[in-house]
Amino acid sequence: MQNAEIAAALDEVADLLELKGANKFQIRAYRSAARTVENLSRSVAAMIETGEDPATLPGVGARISGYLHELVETGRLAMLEELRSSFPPGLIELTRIPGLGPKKAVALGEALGVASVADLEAALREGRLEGVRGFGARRAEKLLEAIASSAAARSRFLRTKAARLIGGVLKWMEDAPGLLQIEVAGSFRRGVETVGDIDLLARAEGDGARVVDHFVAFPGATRVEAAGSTKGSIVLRSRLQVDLRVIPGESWGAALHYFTGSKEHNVRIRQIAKKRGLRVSEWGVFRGEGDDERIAGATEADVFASLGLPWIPPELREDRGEIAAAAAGTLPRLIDTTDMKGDLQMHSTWSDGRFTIEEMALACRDRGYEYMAMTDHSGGTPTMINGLTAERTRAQWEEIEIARERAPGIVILKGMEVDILRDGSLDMDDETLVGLDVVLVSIHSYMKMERSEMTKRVIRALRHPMVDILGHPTGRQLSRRPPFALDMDAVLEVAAEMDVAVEINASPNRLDLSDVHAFRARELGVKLILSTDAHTRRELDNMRYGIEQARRAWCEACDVLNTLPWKEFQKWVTR
Ligand code: DGT
Ligand code: CA
Ligand code: CA
Ligand code: ZN
Repeated sequence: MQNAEIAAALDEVADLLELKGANKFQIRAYRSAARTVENLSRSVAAMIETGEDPATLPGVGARISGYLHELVETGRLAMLEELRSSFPPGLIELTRIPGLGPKKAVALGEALGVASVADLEAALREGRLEGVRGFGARRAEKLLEAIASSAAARSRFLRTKAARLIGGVLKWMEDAPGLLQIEVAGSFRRGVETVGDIDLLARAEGDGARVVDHFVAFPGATRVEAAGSTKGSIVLRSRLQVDLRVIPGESWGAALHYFTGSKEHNVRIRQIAKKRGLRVSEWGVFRGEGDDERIAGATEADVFASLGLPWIPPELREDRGEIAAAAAGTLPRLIDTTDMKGDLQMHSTWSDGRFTIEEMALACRDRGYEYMAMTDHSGGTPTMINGLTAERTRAQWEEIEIARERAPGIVILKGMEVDILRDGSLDMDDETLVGLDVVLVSIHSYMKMERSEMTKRVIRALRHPMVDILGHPTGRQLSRRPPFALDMDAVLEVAAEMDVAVEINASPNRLDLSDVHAFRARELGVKLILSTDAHTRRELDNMRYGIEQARRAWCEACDVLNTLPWKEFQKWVTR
């Protein structure tokens, strides 16, 4: 667990205590401990692992030290979970609007009968704030502005969108005079699902200023933030910022490492270097104080080697134990797109997909798969457009039989994405479920349930004996819909117990499980599935985003069931 996560947990405790109207000294204690942890150069987790007591840190007493132990050792904090469960989830979100403290948020929520930012926004637009005591008409406008700006501040770019935008910049840079090499660093290189900005590094012949000049002249830029001899910075129309740094050859590897990050990984690397009497910067690895004795820097591999480490894949550089694993020679052999033998969630014209079963099967075969599952939606709930009834399922099976004949060379599994109903029961009768090869279950309605209710609901579904896969487990849609409240550990434990696989949905705006949850799933021995949820043939290519996510979760091929060749996968689906 990283310091930032610990600090966030402590801040959340403080927020919730404030909502509860707790004693202000108590609240302040959590805030000040959060600031200490946040600004600490060392990792609290590492302190605890080495037996050092965090109570020695400024602002951290015995009680909070106990909570830090609990957080680091178990990844959770019972006290925080209890606090959370005493409030509707949207209320906490309300308190985060700038200018609306916890007390006002509660008062406003009650007065307007709203419990989320989206509902508040709607109420403000309808002019419902007028007439609420203590809030004038001007206040409504201010609040709307605050909501808009906090949403903008949080705005990060989907990796896929960023990839398209950078593609244009890289193409433009092909004509940069004297450019020898250009690489994307930062969160993008680490495969993070969303990126704040883009960090480009370039190597140039002679004067780097010519490369920078060409860069800042990019026609898609609406603003030039900086243009010097070694650094340029532009803002694209989409508001994505792109920074370019020109790096001398002898520092190339060190700079690539530094600007790839993450910051937490870099901090840890510097600690390791210090122990060896070395100093690592974006310019190189140096012995002693000065910059004259450079012992590495030209390549990333050199930089790692100078610290006695093998090269660490960028996806792992999050300070989640990768440096210790590298030192011990136990880095994972990360999964790759070529490991995939099948795709297990997709839709056809039988529900909301655009292509027929046969067309999808042929497209899967073209991608080199041995098997695929057609998982059209079940249709009992009114929110599900064109879902399958038991009767239509029988008709679909007939078409699957025909597709099997027309698309030889790929196994077509009869699947279904069965809706998990409000009470955790499944939206399909058992008789139909028995006839399916793959039962994937997921939630599409009542997503604002309270955490413990939602957890019970999902667990009930997992305990159904015919369920094979839990699909898009948190329902999140990146920068559109937050994940629903769920005790993921409890869910994963039941998945492991019931031998239900959990999906990493590769759709670029879902990527659900997240990297952190997928990492946890692996730790708990849960089997993972990578699937695209394709509604078109082209979306089958989204598998690579799922692969990136899986790599960030340290997955090897053996952690993901649909890397198995058909004969072995068949044993699992017929278990
Ligand atoms: P982003 O842009 O928010 O998606 O995330 P990053 O990781 O790309 O962060 P960014 O763009 O602020 O900086 C790029 C890299 O530069 C970052 O991953 C690590 C390195 N870096 C930036 N600031 C610091 C710092 O204060 N300390 C250390 N050690 N490294 C830093
Ligand atoms: Ca960045
Ligand atoms: Ca940056
Ligand atoms: Zn779905």
